[in-house]
Amino acid sequence: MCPYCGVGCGLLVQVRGGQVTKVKGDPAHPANLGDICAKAVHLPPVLRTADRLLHPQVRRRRDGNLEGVPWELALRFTADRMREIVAAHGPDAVAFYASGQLLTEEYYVASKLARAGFGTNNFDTNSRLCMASAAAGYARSLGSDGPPATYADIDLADCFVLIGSNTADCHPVTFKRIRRRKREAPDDVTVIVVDPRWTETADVADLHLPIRPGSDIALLNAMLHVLWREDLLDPRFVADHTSGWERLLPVIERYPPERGAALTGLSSEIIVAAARRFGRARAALTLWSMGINQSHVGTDKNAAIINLHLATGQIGRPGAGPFSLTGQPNAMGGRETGGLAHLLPGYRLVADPDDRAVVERHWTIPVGSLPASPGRSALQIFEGLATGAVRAVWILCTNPAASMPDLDLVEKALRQADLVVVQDAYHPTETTRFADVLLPAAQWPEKAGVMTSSERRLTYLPKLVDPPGEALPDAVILTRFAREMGWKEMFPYESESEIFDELAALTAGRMCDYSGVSHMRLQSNGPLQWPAPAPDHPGTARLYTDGRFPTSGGRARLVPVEHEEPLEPADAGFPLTLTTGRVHDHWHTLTRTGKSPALRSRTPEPILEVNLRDARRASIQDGDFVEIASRRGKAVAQCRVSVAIREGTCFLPFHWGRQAGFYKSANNLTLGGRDPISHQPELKACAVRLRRVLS
Ligand SMILES: Nc1nc2c(c(=O)[nH]1)N[C@H]1C(S)=C(S)[C@@H](COP(=O)(O)OP(=O)(O)OC[C@H]3O[C@@H](n4cnc5c(=O)[nH]c(N)nc54)[C@H](O)[C@@H]3O)O[C@H]1N2
Ligand SMILES: Nc1nc2c(c(=O)[nH]1)N[C@H]1C(S)=C(S)[C@@H](COP(=O)(O)OP(=O)(O)OC[C@H]3O[C@@H](n4cnc5c(=O)[nH]c(N)nc54)[C@H](O)[C@@H]3O)O[C@H]1N2
Ligand code: SF4
Ligand SMILES: [Mo]
Repeated sequence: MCPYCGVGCGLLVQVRGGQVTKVKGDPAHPANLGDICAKAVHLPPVLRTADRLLHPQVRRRRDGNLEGVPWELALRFTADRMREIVAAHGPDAVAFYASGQLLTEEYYVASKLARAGFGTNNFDTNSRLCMASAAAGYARSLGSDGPPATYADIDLADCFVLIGSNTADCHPVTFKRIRRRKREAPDDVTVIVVDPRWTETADVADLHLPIRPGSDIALLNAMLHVLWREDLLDPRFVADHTSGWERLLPVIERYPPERGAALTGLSSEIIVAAARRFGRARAALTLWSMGINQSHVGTDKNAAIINLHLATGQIGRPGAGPFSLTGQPNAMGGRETGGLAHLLPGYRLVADPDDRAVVERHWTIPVGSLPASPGRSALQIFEGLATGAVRAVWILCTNPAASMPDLDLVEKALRQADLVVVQDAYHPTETTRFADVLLPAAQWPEKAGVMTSSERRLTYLPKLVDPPGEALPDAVILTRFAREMGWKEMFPYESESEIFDELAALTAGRMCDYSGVSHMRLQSNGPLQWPAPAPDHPGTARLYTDGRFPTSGGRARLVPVEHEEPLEPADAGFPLTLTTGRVHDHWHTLTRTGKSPALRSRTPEPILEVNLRDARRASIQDGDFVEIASRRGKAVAQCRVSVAIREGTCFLPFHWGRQAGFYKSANNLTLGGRDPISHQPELKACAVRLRRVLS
């Protein structure tokens, strides 16, 4: 399976002389049926570069240098420092910051190490910047996390709403399947794209809605208003399978399309047209991503999407459903293993005493020993380091000194920490520069384990080549460290499959039940979708086909939600709203795609997208270099002036961190304000001003 995005494509990998030499799409994998995108094609040259981290290194004093040491010494040094910090400041002075790009087994061991080993729930991941609002949204509206639909629904849907998703650039194989569906039945299939920018995704759209950033709830509520007014709802589904309509209706009544238009900057005609197309569809599929989740009302935006589907009965049927597109390849697996500070394995909650008791029994640790309150979420970990409430941080498989909002705060936090452990495949990265302990990790495909894609499909990834130097799989590093701490009984693992079996047993009876799955089964029978509660259970394509939801009364919840303006609205001093995101050719902080000659030459630099009228007002011309300033910092980029982005909005990709050039980083500008429920930061809107840089 591909190590990049949550589409989860199956790959055919050619290995010659112990190196990956060629990558193609696997025709037998149900996620992609042989298709593939550029990032995966260009994997071979980025795996064995001169900056691979090959040996453990330790910096004994802050003013000293990193020095190569044997593994035993690096782990002993770390264990000694951790013990000192816990003895002086307690277990919550330690935090782990992990990643949706870890294998499920690695995720599980890391989460167990923090919670059962150290006794802290300060275990959070970059999924907090990514899917936290979707996870919280599903749980609140449907009773559990878990995307209900399946990729095969793309071939069956006749209305697509792509909202806050640049599917063409970010989930290219899924996009091509949507485009094929549209081309095969152009008159029967409607595609609605909601994005302040005209991206390549909008090329297939019947309706493109260039919404004001952050105003999705106003749009979705207004669409629901039209559907209600025009009798396009499914009253029987609402009556039999949902609760809360009586509380939702008075809110929806206040969102006629004219008000929707005023709040979103769209015309009321296009809102009505979008609603009618959705309402008349036999099967409607809504696909969303960061334009929805990365918002201070991200969880509410998710509720507004799910409301639309529940009120029209567009869920649990072939071709229909709300379907979040997962960002990272194993962000789903992370949620299953308890990869956020408020979660325990099996979609369980830290705050629930029964959930804790089940996990304590499974881990054979004393009942009552797991800490009862949620730990720090991603930003809170770094805020804690900056104030001294957190003293040690262990960062694995993520590059927060490039990817977090408000980088000044993140760098200050890492400088202030007593101990920074970084486990990565490459060095230097923006984050490894701050490490006291640097641990070389094996990366794809140098280790084996399982990942779960957006459609709940588990795929086994075999080890295909040996790691370079002394690099080790993340699970091995964590297990060895745990034993160094004296926790061998809790971490007895000799293989990845043992770890998987321990987790799989813990999912029994839960929504994400894969107690019927093992490495052996995935290896011999191929990928399959959870729930799969028994060894002979074939897996499950769609959730909620019986209209029963995992809430106390079995009904899904219609949740009334209101429009809110972005946390930092544009004003006279900072007149534009900056939104940030991705480009087709690069992956996140460039540690891999930045080293592919082909990808780098196609997209060498960050480009700021600016609307023509805004550019004129600031005396900026296409191709000019501009300084972008927010209340937190500055960045410089060449700009592309066009009408493909709505007036008042500009867009900068976030791939370039400070290592690429201090002023190339979009996260110099972004703000740490966040959703109160999901704690996901508002990476999609902050106020900026532009100034031409004279050359
Ligand atoms: N090429 C590539 N693909 C990737 C990744 C990558 O780095 N590179 N990363 C993967 C990961 S982890 C993720 S999370 C996904 C992200 O996938 P996407 O979410 O599709 O990507 P983004 O570019 O972050 O944002 C999507 C769109 O949201 C729009 N947007 C901004 N604000 C709003 C708003 O208020 N409302 C609406 N409706 N739209 C808005 C932006 O203009 C942008 O086009 O991509 C995955 N795939
Ligand atoms: N402004 C802005 N900021 C954003 C976003 C945005 O849209 N706008 N999007 C956010 C989102 S959705 C996401 S998901 C994050 C992503 O942000 P990050 O997670 O910080 O980005 P990556 O570059 O994927 O970092 C992965 C790191 O793990 C390393 N690595 C790769 N494989 C392995 C392995 O097997 N083991 C170990 N130990 N290390 C490995 C890589 O070298 C790299 O350093 O960025 C977030 N930041
Ligand atoms: S679409 Fe995603 S999973 Fe598929 S090949 Fe491209 S990056 Fe990999
Ligand atoms: Mo993401």
